[in-house]
Parts: sequence; C-alpha cells; structure tokens
Amino acid sequence: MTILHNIPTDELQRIDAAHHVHPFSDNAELARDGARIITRAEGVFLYDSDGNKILDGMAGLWCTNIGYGRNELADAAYEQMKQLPYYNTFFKTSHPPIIALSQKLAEIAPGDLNHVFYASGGSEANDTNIRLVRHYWAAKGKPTKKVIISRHNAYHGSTMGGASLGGMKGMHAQGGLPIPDMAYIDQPNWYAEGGETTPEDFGLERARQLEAKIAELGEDNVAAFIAEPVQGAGGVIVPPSTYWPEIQRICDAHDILLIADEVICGFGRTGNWFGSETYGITPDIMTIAKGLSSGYQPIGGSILSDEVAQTIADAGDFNHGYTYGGHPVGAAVALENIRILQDEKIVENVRDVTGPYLAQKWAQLADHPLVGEAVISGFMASVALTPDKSARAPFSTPVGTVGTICRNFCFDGGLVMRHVGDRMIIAPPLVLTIAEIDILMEHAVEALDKTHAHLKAQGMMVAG
Ligand code: PXG
Repeated sequence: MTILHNIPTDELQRIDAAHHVHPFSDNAELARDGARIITRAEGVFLYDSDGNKILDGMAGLWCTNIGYGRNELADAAYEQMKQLPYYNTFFKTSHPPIIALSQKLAEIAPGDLNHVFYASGGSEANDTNIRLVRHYWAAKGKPTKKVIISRHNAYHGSTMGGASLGGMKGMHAQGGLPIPDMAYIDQPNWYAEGGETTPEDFGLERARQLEAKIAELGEDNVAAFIAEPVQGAGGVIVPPSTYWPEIQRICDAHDILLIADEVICGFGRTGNWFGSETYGITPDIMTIAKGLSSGYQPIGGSILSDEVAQTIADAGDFNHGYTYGGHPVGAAVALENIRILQDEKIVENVRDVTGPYLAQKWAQLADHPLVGEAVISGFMASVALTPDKSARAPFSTPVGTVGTICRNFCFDGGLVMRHVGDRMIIAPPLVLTIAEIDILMEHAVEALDKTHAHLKAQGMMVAG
C-alpha cells in the first residue's frame, strides 16, 4: 500500500478531486479550488502540504481533546492489534478492552448511567437511541410512545436517523427526511430569536415549548426528548441559565425519556466530564463519541441508566448491532485517552485554569465593532458577527457570506476557526496552554479586524 507522501500539493489536489467525494462540501467548487492537504499534527498545531503551521482551534472536528501526537494511543492501538485486532461482541462473546472501557465509562458517567451500547460514532449511536427508546416503551406495554422531540438547528448526525433527529433544514431537504414520528421545538438561541425578551424569560419560553409539544402530541405518543447540552454544529449556542432546569422539570413531570447528546460536550469540552454536569441535567441516555477516543479511533456509544438497561435486558433479544460496535482497538485507544485525561487532570485544568482564562479573553471580543455577542462554555465558544451591535442585526448579504470571509482570514492567518452562518466558533484541544490561548486570541482578533476593514471597504457593513 502506497501512501502519497512527498507529492506536490497540486498533484495531491488533482488526484483528490478526481477520486474523493468530500462530506458537507460543494465538490465541484472544491475541485476548482483544491483541498487544503493536512499532512501531520503535533500538540495543538496542524501542518499542511505547503509547510504552513496552523493552530487547530476546532480540535479536528470537535474531537482531539488531548491534542495530537500522543504516542501512548498509537502504542495502545498497536498492542491491541497484535493481541486481538478484531472480534465482535454479538452472540454471547466479549473481550477485555471493551469490558474495561465499559467499567471505566460507568465510573466517570454521572448518576446511574452504568451501561454502554457501542457504535462507530455519534450518528450510529443516535440511530441506536431511536430504536432503543421505542423498544423500551414497547417493552413497558406502551408501544404508542414513539415520537422523539428534538430542536430546530440541532445536529445529531448524518445517518437517516441521526439527520432526522437533527433539525437542520438543509439536511432535511436532501434524501427524504425526516423519517416518521419526529417533532421539533425551537432552539434556545436568544441572540438571534430572543427579540426584546430577557435571556432568562426567553430560556423559559423555549423550554416550555417542550411541554406544549408533549400536550399537542399526547404524552402517550412521546418516547423521548433529545438535545445537546450546548448546541455545537448549530453555532455554539449557549442556552440561557433558565433553560435546562425547566427542560428537566418538564421531562420529570411527563413520562418521557431524556437523551443528552454529549458527542461534542462530553469528555471535558464544557469544563466538566459531561455537559450534563455543567448544566445540571439528569439524562436517561447519553450519546458519546468524538472526545471518547480524542478522535484517534472511530468509536461512539449510548450510555444507559440502570432502569433503561434493565428494561431492555428484561425484554429479551434487542435486534440491533454494528460490526464495529465495541471494537477492541477503539476500546483500547479510548481507555488510554481517558487515562491521559484523568492522570493529567486535563478536564480539571479546563474547569479551573485555562477555561476561565479563555473565557476572560473571549468576553473581550464583545467590544469589537463587528461582534454582537461573545459566548463560551468551557472550551467551546462563539461570536455572532453583526453590522449593528445594538440591534443584534444580521447582514444584508446571504447568511454565511461574512462568516466565510472571516473564516478565510483566519485560515490564511494560521488559525482554524470555523463559521456557522455568520457566527464564528472555536472548540480547541483541551490541552491548549495559556500561551497558546494568547496566540489563538491574537489570530482571532486579527481576522476580525481584517474582516471588518474588508466589509467597510466593500460597503458590506449593512443590516439586512
Ligand atoms: N451528535 C452531535 C452533537 C454531533 O456534534 C454527531 C452526533 C454525529 O457524530 P458522528 O461521529 O457520526 O459524526 C455529531 C457530529 C460540524 C460537524 O460541521 C459536526 C459534527 C459532524 C460533522 C460536522 O460542526 N458532529
């Protein structure tokens, strides 16, 4: 097998465009422009095929929590591949790495979330959740409880189930989605949708949409509510403080399960092991992936409460499973990743030291003439770009135009900062040091300044 090292960038781009179909991309545009080729990474820095060094402000795709270049994980994978590269956990078999990982996850997951069903990533795990909660209610003699309530602008994956749980319009528009028995309420995005309401009142209002939706559908028809503690791909939307307590009250008052999708928030992202801890949520099921292995291996899963797991166990066969669910190499790597997170107190450091430092620096962005709000939760943060701060106004240009301009200035300046529409977002590796936070902030401010100057020069500081 030949891997294409030391080939000129334009040749790599040509071959890539000829044979590789990229996810969430305009592939025709990409073929014209050429992909940026990332060749290696170390710590929090990426290196591309032209030798550029780029600070990875997105931890890959919200996943390299311990940063790049940790050989301990490579060693764990190598040893496990030699010992037992693959075996399944179907048909009354198991293996030591998955047994050890399950015990470890039961230890670190909050409350009575003690039982893990594995998948290869977050989408598959959420597909499991759909089947599992419906099977759960059928087992309890309530087969009509099938509807899962989610939120507009949520992201829960790209499979048919995951994308249906998600509330992304652009995704529902392709491929005949959503699947049946899905319902949606509005997101707690105060900045864009709160109008004159205070954030606190708005948080309550949006949470109470859940109660209204349950009443509309009938409690006997609702299986579960699913949400990310903080919406990630939706633009790092940090909910008002009133939101989650009210959601929890409503889930407790009605006979429905609560699924916390911790694919991004889990494993330290919000400054605690799980976003559920940061926001005082007591879920029945947690979806995990990404930071579980810091992205070094594809692995995800659903962590179930004692009660949910017992109900499923008592119901006989659960006719569901993935070839690579509970993969021994993924499990070995995840275990080593969790060991590093624990031994090096990486989560505590984000909570007590680097998180507060980043929060203080990030808050200062709110004073920038282009920024309407700056919000942060642990090590995930966003700013909303606006031509008119006091009105929280959107731009007159199509949504995402300004975000793309700012993103390009970031990349060219040596920082990966993503845009979601006209919000700029970061979710850096949790090992980012104080000195590296300063570098990140310097690049971010520079990109905002350049974007602002560009928009003024082009006459684009116009509200829509
Ligand atoms: N749930 C959440 C909350 C996610 O963020 C998934 C589920 C799906 O996980 P997998 O492992 O199947 O990808 C995710 C994934 C983006 C972006 O543009 C975010 C994700 C995936 C792709 C793009 O920010 N998150």
